[in-house]
Amino acid sequence: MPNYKLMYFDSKGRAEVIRMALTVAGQEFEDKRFAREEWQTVKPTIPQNQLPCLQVDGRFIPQSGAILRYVGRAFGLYGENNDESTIIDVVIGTTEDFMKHVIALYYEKDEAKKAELIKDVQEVKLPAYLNILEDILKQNDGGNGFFAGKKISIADMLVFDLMDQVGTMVTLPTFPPKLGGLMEKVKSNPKMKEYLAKRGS
Ligand SMILES: N[C@@H](CCC(=O)N[C@@H](CS)C(=O)NCC(=O)O)C(=O)O
Repeated sequence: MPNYKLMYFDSKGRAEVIRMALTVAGQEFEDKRFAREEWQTVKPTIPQNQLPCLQVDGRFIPQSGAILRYVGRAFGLYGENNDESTIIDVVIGTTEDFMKHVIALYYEKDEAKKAELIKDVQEVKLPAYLNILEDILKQNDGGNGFFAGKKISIADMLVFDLMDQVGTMVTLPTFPPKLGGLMEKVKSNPKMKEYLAKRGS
């Protein structure tokens, strides 16, 4: 069994969904969280000089999207056929589009501009993307409540984590029905439940 070491900072950020995927897969991993000072000394040794980075038996994998897909493929969390994997990719692409707005808001230093961005995300962007995700579920969940196939995938965890993290910046609305159901399904996955209880907020 390979040895997994996930390197990031002591925050959720781009690593949390990878932590979730490894946890739901039942795969043990070292959850290495660099303090900022330590990171500066390690940074030159990490591919692309940024985090997250996953080490598998010493081999480095950079880029959060590549890591998440790698873990998904390794542990059967990336769909069971080309169609299911494609739906998962559609969800990943959709969350990336939405994240551009959230990242802009996260890094905005001007308070007045930040307030405008928060209002726009909360009142316009978030409802629009929730509707897109709800439609993807309606078209693909086959009554199973997941984005693709009959079991949890990286797409389900990604959307769950996204809403969790976005909810610290803006007030989340009531989710449309399918999406609300998905959140409950992810939360009640036994390994996820245990992880969330241990992690806290
Ligand atoms: N596209 C990359 C972006 C990675 C990235 O921006 N990492 C930031 C933290 S979220 C980082 O390593 N910052 C510290 C630094 O650049 O020194 C990914 O998705 O992994």
